[in-house]
Amino acid sequence: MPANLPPAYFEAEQRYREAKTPAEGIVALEEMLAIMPKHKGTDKLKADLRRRISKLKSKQQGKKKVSRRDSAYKIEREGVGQIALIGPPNVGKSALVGALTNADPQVADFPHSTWKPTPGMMYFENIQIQLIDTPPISKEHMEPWFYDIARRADMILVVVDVQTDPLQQLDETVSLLKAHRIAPRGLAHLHKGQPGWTFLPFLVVANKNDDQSIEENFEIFRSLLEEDWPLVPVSAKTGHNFDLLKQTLFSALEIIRVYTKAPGKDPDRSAPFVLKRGANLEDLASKIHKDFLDKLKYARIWGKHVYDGQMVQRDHVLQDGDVVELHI
Ligand SMILES: Nc1nc2c(ncn2[C@@H]2O[C@H](COP(=O)(O)OP(=O)(O)OP(=O)(O)O)[C@@H](O)[C@H]2O)c(=O)[nH]1
Ligand SMILES: [Mg+2]
Repeated sequence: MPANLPPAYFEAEQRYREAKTPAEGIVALEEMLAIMPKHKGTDKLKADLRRRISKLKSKQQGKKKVSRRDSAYKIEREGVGQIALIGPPNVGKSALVGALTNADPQVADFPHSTWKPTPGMMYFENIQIQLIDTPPISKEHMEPWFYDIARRADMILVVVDVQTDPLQQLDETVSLLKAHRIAPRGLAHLHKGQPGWTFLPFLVVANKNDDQSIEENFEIFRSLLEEDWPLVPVSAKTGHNFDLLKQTLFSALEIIRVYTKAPGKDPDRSAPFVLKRGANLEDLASKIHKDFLDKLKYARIWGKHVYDGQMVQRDHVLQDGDVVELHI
């Protein structure tokens, strides 16, 4: 217990102890949280207070339905895709976001250290992808914005700890998401015609694969999986498989990068146009300017699936890495 807690803290604590309803308890706990000085020594205590608040809130919610939509933590989209990291406490979600992006979320050896979402930008070659660190998912009360973040994302990374019963962690996380009508895209056919569902690509990230001695845990986990989950073993601690993870995320976002150039010039490879997989020449032209779309006659194209400078028409489907010279 930190020594420098002011008397007001203990008064609030007294009120918490004497609270007769969950609402009174929540008010007192929130007061204690606000009074608590901010330093490393109080982190664990704060996490504990937040856990008690969320327990009381779930009690309270059992009685009255909360319909207010809380968008306090809506994360503005940046980069070419938004990916939410979701999973149980202490699996390393914050450590992964810290290691993969420019953000610096709190990483701690106790559960429930994260309580609000934190976005960070991850570089992949010449583009940036947004990752969102989230609080741990649990059966207890979750703020409404938590599931909204998942629904708005382009993709869900289910993070589990390969050293601590990853199978159960995965099952619990996925069933909580499903209980809130968020499910992997592969299940869309099961809920055809049912309103309110959000289907997204899911990728399972088995974290804490630090060295060879853990490899066996991962293999057991993989062999016990009943469904065919896309799965990447990583370690936030060592950076193991980060390249593979980034590549997998990029592919799962189903986007392509295309570069434009003027005749006789080289393209600027640092500034790709990002399009949906399956996009054609017209989609590229309209992304550049409406005039281009109207006036486009044909294009010359360089890439893996064409011969150099091949002439193509408006409906030509583009591939990742194509270089395009538009002629109007
Ligand atoms: N050995 C090992 N430990 C890790 C790894 N990643 C995270 N940890 C440790 O696991 C603990 C939890 O990490 P966090 O990143 O705070 O976990 P979290 O999932 O964000 O936890 P909550 O915010 O409470 O949900 C910390 O002690 C980390 O140092 C890893 O790859 N290997
Ligand atoms: Mg965290």
